[in-house]
Amino acid sequence: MMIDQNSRYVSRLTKDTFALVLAGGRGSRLKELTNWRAKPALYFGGKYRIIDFPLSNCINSGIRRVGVLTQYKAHSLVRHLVHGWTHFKKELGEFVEILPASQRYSEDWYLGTADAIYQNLDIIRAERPKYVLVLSGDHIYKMDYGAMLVAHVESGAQMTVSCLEVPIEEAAGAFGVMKVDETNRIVGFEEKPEQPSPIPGQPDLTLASMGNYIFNTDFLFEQLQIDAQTEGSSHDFGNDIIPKVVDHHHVQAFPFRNLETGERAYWRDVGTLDSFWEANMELVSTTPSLDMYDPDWPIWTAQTQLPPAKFVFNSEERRGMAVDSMVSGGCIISGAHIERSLLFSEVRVHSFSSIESTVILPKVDIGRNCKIKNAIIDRGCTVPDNTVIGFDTEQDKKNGFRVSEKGIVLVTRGMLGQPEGYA
Ligand code: ADQ
Ligand code: ADP
Repeated sequence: MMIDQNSRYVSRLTKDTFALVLAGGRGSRLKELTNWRAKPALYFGGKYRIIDFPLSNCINSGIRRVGVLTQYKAHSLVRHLVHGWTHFKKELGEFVEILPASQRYSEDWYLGTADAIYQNLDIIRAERPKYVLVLSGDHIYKMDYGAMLVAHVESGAQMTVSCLEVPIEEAAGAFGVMKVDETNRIVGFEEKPEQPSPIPGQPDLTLASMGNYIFNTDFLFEQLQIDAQTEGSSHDFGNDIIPKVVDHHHVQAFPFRNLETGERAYWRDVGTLDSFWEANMELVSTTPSLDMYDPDWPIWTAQTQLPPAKFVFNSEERRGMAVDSMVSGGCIISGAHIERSLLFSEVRVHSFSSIESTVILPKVDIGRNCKIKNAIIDRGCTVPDNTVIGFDTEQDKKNGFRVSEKGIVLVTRGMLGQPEGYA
């Protein structure tokens, strides 16, 4: 189908779109890191939270009507949105609105991703969008949703699912996977199968859903009404809606590729301690595949007014320095050595300490003579003088720290016997 005269411009399509970011999930494989915050609120990349990525993609794509659906442990997320996500101009009809589960349609909280949207039908209807973009708030990537909207409209589909070619063993049990025909129309969809079917001609790869969907608004409403009345449904897009609608309706796949090179684009699901640590570590490598310094696609966030990072040279054997590292505002590295690490704002590292391959969240204080490597230190921790982390797995466990499958050590305030309150 050709795009009609009124909708031939991408800006027309993005203006006609209401984005809803699903941000209510816990992310339980992140263990204690998501004990107090929803996964979309988790810190990433030195000064961001995960949710900043889909929200920045919306701004940069020209989609300026956005709702964020919150539920699980939303305090940290809500504060971040209220303090930082004020870039939109109300006068221009732009907004980011927080849509918590508030029992307006039923006695229940959001039962699943589809129910979360269903419980906000009146709010969506009032905006009269032609398209609804449902986004997962859980992933790190830079994507122009305008390109996906154009593909959606050109294909004439009722719904489009963004997808990536993923190694089969990575996708097994983790992602929704689909089969497509030669026009990328989805002809089969299974949610998290143990044995995903391969892409024809590429036996090691499967086509995985990124959990981002474009719907024609009428079609979305119709399907949500049907799902709401379906007994036994878990009210989830991946489990209940997509596998059914692909049989009777035109649902298209949109392979997410780098628009310039045509290669698979950067996308990370930082859902485990290991993948969270690895994705952050990638950023301190010499040429990371995620470019956060690109002025054409800025990542927006909430920023506190902070002084520059400071490095204190105390004496010849107490040089405050950091190499192959990212150090954020308000940090003071005093007579300590930092290598291949990522420090969020307001981190203090004191003399004679050395830190290697470690992610340190905001407001952490590392005492003197500490030796830390391959670790994640949660917000607000005070690490006492002489602490050793990441050199002896058994000792780390004895100290009450969590050691991941790949040997990354997580340290939180609770594990250090410090009060688990606001820091
Ligand atoms: P999952 O990874 O299992 O599968 P899911 O738990 O459904 O993702 O969460 C999707 C998004 O919705 C997340 O951003 C989460 O925070 C949010 N969310 C979950 N429950 C919610 C609720 N009750 N209220 C509000 N928000 C909620 C999905 C798809 C797969 C796809 C993967 C890609 O079902 O097909 O492959 O995402 O990661
Ligand atoms: P913020 O809310 O300032 O963005 P967090 O995301 O770290 O910071 O915290 C969310 C809330 O959860 C805080 O208000 C705090 O009370 C609590 N909290 C966060 N992390 C911890 C932790 N490790 N131990 C105890 N409480 C925490």
